[in-house]
Amino acid sequence: MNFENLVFKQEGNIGILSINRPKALNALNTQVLKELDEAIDIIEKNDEVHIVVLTGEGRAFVAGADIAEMKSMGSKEAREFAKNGLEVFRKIELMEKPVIAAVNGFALGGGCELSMCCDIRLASDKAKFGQPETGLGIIPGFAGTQRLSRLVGMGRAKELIFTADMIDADEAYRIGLVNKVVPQDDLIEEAIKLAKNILSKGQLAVRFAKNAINRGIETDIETGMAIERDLFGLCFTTEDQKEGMGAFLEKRKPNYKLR
Ligand code: CO8
Repeated sequence: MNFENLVFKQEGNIGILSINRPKALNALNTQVLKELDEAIDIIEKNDEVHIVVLTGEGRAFVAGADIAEMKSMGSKEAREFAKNGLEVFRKIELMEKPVIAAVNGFALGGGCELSMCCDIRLASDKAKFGQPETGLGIIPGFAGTQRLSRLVGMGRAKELIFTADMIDADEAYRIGLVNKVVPQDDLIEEAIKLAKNILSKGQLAVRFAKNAINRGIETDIETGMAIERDLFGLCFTTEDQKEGMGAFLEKRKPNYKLR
């Protein structure tokens, strides 16, 4: 993978994708969004990669959408830019493979929104989160008004968005925005450890569970339960189910095939 603003590394079956525009604190411009979109397509098709860690180079995860690019936009261009970002983030959210955000620094505006479309957020103790848009005279445009309230509840989402305040990693953990806070130097190692834990389970089951959770949260509980029931049934058509249950009964570790 050869990109101007992204770095991709593979450690075994784990793909580590970093946003690499440190001079602008990894701010998302049209080019970065385009590269992210392409990289996600490549990773989703890569049979060697089963889980993704998304992080940033330097002192930011992503400090937001690129303010210099947005400043002179008219309404039509802004909507187009928002649409691009929304589509890329949705693609990440709907990837079959799990995605862990390893938030290494500023995750502001579009950066907080990017972390929220990932499945799990690990934060370094140096990470800072926020939706500063109202301070710039705009509102979040990459689904911050939608995903933040789903993650932390409406009251906290409104407080963060209305005040545009930045919060540190511990506060983000306290309100449920991140799953865990780890020392900065251990962040990638901890993300890899978590990825390996997930990889030791049946990957089809993990993907079905991701699908059921994602689709279920967006619908009523009856429909959500029907989605779960169907995917639960589908598990019983897989070798992983035979292997997982067989291994339990034979008192051995399951040997799942990654596919
Ligand atoms: N866009 C463009 N450049 C940025 C951004 C950004 N979001 N953030 C930082 N930079 C640049 C700075 O301009 C600076 O560049 P230069 O060295 O050329 O002057 C460089 O990165 C370093 O930044 P600072 O000197 O400001 O570093 P500090 O350590 O002093 O401050 C902060 C770090 C607190 C992160 C500060 O840079 C900051 O407040 N950044 C902006 C954060 C922000 O407001 N983000 C939200 C942007 S809006 C958004 O994300 C909306 C998403 C939806 C868009 C929908 C489409 C229309």
